[in-house]
Amino acid sequence: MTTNAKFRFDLFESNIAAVLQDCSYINLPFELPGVNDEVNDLLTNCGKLFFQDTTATSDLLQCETDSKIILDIAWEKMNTGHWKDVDTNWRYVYTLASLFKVLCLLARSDSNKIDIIKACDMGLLMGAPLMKNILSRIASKVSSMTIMEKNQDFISKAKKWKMSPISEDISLKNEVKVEKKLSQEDFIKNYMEKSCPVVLIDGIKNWPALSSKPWSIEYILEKARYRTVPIEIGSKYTDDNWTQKLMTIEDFVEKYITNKSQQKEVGYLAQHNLFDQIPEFFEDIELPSYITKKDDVDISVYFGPDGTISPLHFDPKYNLLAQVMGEKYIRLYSEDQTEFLYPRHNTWLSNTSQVDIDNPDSESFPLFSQATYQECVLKAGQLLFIPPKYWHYVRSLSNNQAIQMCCEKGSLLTRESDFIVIAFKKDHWLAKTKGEVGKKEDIIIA
Ligand SMILES: O=C(O)CCC(=O)C(=O)O
Repeated sequence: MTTNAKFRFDLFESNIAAVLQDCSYINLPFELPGVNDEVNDLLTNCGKLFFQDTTATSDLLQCETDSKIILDIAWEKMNTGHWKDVDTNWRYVYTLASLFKVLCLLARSDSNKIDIIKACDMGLLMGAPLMKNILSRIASKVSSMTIMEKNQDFISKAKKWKMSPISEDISLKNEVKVEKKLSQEDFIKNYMEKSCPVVLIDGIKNWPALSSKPWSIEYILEKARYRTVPIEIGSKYTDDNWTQKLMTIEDFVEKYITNKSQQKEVGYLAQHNLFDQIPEFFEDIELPSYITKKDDVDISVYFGPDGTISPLHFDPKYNLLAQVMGEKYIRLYSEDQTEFLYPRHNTWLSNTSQVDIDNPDSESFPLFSQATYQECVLKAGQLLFIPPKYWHYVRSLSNNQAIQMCCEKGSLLTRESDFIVIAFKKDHWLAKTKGEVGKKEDIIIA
């Protein structure tokens, strides 16, 4: 029989119990389909401890041991075969077991807070969303408590985290168009509809990340130094020895930024939705107004030293790349240049060129020299629009942080139907979107 069990807030200190509000109910016993009885039973035992149930037999230590066993079994299942083929229930198991491990650690007074944050992040990175992202909120709370405690140590290390100088002097030949104060209408008409890239030099100047809360290495560490993230290791993702490792942001900075010269490989926090994992960072950015369906945007963070390379590739979606800190050299080839760019044959890398832009092999790729391109150095505060299927190559010129926002056409404003200037009111154009405006005949230009 399934019982609707209530969470035992009494096991926790009040500041932690406040964060756990969304844990309030759970259905016991667990009977997750496709998951063996042993695992369902272990999950149920852990559940009984934290959700009021008079039949609870396990104690905290037992629950911690059980959750580790479940995590090992789920890990094995998730790492056998292709990630996309993994039954979502095993990811759910992994997150639930992570939550139970975290709850055990939180309930004990002697637990290491960094272990708690790590367990939360593992559940967030490997698992499935659970109880209104409870692990993210626990991690944020414990992370802020821990960072306050270790402040002194942080201040002494921070001296090493200053900006690196720009590593190359680049003279550009065929520059990407640059615009300032571009109206939404002109952006749509002249760039989006024409599939033409453009650099908006004031594109993100109002973001807190560039004004009131300026992003820097120090800032990210101050907010999230103990958070575990995936780091790409290797000079580019097309290399045979390229791999990914999970590590804390602080370890990443220490190893691959501060002591970069001592490493054989480049480390890059790339293509990672840090905002899903650490939603507080959302306060520092604003999705551009061209994006109407904010929930349909794929957001990735790129954070690394100079010398990171994203090889020549294209994305199927509309791409807005915001440079928050540092500089990047970017080269762009339109879709009609594809015949000169030698896309790879294997399906999962067919959006990536075989040509190494920094060292093109003219014997193997003779047509490459005929390809025409545009280029730019994207600087902090600038936003680059890359149309769908537009090839691009990116090399960072200094320590840098960037945010990529990708979406389908249906999530962007369109000139005809969505964006209509209806009146000139006082000193600003009053613009309204589709649902609010009604018919085109209603347009009043004052
Ligand atoms: O910044 C980078 O290294 C890569 C960015 C990129 O590939 C993109 O925006 O599609």
